[in-house]
Amino acid sequence: MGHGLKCGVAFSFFAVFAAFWYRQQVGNELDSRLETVLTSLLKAERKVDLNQRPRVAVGFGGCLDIVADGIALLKKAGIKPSKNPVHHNFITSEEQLAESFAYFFPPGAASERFISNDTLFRKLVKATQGLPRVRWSLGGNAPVMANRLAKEGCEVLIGSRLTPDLIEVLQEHVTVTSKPVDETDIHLILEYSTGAKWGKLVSRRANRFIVHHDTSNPILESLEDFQAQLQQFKPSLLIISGLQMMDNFPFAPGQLDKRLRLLQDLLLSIDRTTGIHFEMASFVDRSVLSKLLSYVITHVDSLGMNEQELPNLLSMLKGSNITVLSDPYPRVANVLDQMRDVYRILNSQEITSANRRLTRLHVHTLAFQAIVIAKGSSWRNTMSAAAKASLTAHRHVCGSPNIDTSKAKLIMDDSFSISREQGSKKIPLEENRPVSCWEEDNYEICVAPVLVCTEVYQTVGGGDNVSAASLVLQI
Ligand SMILES: *[C@@H]1O[C@H](CO)[C@@H](O)[C@H](O)[C@H]1NC(C)=O
Ligand SMILES: *[C@@H]1O[C@H](CO)[C@@H](O)[C@H](O)[C@H]1NC(C)=O
Ligand SMILES: CC(=O)N[C@H]1CO[C@H](CO)[C@@H](O)[C@@H]1O
Repeated sequence: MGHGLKCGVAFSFFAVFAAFWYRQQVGNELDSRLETVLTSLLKAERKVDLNQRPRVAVGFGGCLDIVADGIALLKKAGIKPSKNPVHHNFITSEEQLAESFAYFFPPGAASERFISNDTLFRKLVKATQGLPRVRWSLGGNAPVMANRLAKEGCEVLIGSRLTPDLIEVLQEHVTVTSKPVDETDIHLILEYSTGAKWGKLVSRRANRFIVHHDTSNPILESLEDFQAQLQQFKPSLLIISGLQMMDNFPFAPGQLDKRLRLLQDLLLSIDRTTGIHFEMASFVDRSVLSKLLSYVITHVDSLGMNEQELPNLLSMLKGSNITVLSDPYPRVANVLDQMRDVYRILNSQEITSANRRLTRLHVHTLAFQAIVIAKGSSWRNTMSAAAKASLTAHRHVCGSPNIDTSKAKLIMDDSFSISREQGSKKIPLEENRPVSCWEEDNYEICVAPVLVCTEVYQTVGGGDNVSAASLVLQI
């Protein structure tokens, strides 16, 4: 018995050592490939000429983001690590805040929660004062996407209510539909890095936990002003985002349906030549997500989401409960299978609206970008769009337009299966042609590896930047 145990220990030590050695070798080889992958992605990104200043309209949301080191902030506010990870739909007390953070922090899953307790929220905002490395920035999905789109050469209209000083931060060529307001809502972004420690808890990947006490964005206050100017603006693309603010918000009876019905009317009024993209985000309230399905998702041409939101939507489409947490490092084959399912179900007879059908599905993950496009649809340049999404992911997280390969790593495998089905084709990651595209049935798929940023500046707004950047090349 004792002997066996010793042997076991020696063996596992050897196994660990061997695995470590192996990983180092593979690692070095990969590092030397990074430059080639980068050069090839940049080439793919540049291959496309933009149409003359495309017109894009983006709704909704707008707020002031206060970005802080989540662990430092909780410590300063006196919120102690909780041994009891629980996911609360919304947060009423310090204990619930600690339990919620303990739930999402270890796996490193992005999450956003309403704090109904005003005293607690103010206390947290106050605690950010004097913390090192606290940043203030323009937040909300619509403004972040708008700035990205304008930087990429678009003329943009946004449905947001912003204060004059936040409007200052907008790029040229961005027009806000609502008049300036006196006060804006604050969203607190608790960022953390990979391996960050909170008590005994350690995060598996860099991400953020967002809390707010926002009562205007959940009811889409800017909807009417946006609608009033939309027809005249004549966009070639309409982007809908920011609806996650509705999740778990304590609405008055009937209020949620009323607002969503207005949004649906807006979508139905849009000319067929204008593409509509919906950028999802984290939803945990099944009833909100299922309302979105009928009021919004079935009236758009394109969907964007991350690796958490994909299985979440899929399980709802399949009629089960939504998944709050999923693997933060999913394999390509898993994601592609889920994308095929979502694409197939949303294009099936029972669900599709007569008006539009889903022709584009973009999933952004830490390790790779995947885009599915219907054959014969009007979305162009999918390969370049996937490359651009991948480059934007790195640029955003590292906070720099220039990519330094010493701050990058590839975490996608050397080759990937295109499905979990047995005998599926394997595609090697070729550094000279890092974006792989192929056709299946009635659609095309492109997968691009991400040069994952290793010195995280920020993760918040990542999905918005990435989605917007890739859309620009496709209209
Ligand atoms: C709201 O938060 C404050 C500050 O943390 C706390 O003292 C109070 O008990 C909370 N209220 C409720 C109803 O939990
Ligand atoms: C779904 O959630 C409800 C309510 O939380 C629960 O009663 C039910 O057992 C769950 N069903 C499944 C299949 O997990
Ligand atoms: C990479 C990149 O452009 N990131 C931007 C994402 O959007 C925010 C808000 O517009 C910018 O501050 C980031 O620089």
